[in-house]
Amino acid sequence: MPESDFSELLESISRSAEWVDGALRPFLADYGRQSLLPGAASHCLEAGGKRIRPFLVRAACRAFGGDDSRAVHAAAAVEMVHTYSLIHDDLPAMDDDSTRRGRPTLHVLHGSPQAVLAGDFLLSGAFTILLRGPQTPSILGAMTRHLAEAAGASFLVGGQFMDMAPPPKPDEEWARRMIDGKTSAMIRVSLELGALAGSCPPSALPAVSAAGDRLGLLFQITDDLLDVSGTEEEMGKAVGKDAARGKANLVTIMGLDESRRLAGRISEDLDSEFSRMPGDWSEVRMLSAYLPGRRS
Ligand code: GRG
Repeated sequence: MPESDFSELLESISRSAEWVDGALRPFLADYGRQSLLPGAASHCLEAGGKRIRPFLVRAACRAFGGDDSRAVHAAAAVEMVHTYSLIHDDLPAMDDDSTRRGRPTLHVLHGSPQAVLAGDFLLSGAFTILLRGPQTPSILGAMTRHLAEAAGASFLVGGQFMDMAPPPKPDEEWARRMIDGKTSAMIRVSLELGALAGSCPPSALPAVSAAGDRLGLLFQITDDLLDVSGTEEEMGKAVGKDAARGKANLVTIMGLDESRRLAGRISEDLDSEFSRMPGDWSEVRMLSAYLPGRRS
């Protein structure tokens, strides 16, 4: 489908970005006044980004009939964890990238010590803002546990480590486990937090988590495909990096054609999966239909 057929989705993502930025801005400004760390932490937030994860939090909350205001703290929290991971991923000690979200990376502008500390602040700040949400202490506890697990050594941090230290002959199983950690966990937890914020029945959560994992896999395959076929302008970051560094990912392991076919299959499966789930998942279904053809 051409990009123009997704104008409603793209408009909704852009409105969702304004919505979450409306919560992030005062939170960061408030911190800025008390903080010993100068403006570095807000750099990556100010520089934009697609804000897909906040969009997913909002969509999952809406799917269960929740008001957007119940999801905004969780949406800001996942974006902060995600932004921290990008700042640290770009450091010279990790992927050593000089462009992100169309701007010089934070360590290029302010040096590595500030970039490390800005990431640290965003990670701890995420939990501060999450816990300001309007949910009951018991739901907030569940949300905190989900986010801490997704950001921890079994998922985000562990997946990043797998990416940095691949085995001599990386195979598909390795690549899928790495994606599960470094990408899917944050996509999955976005849907989980949104569902919890929207008071989903506990019995609905396992299906939400499973669909989130598959959506994350689709997101990463299309990210890796764009690393091969996209431009720096479209992506806001350097492309062709994995090939240039001889780094393995699912696309280099499976090949372009098979990866494109897999992306199409996952997208179709997700459509029927979300259509069978309780609630109205139309926004997420639209996103999963859009991803195989995305250009940014
Ligand atoms: C350093 C703990 C730690 C983790 C880093 C996020 C990450 C793990 C690595 C960045 C490289 C990468 C390709 C990660 C997979 C997740 C992903 C596709 C991130 C990019 O997300 P987008 O496209 O970025 O949503 P924007 O800038 O739009 O927010």
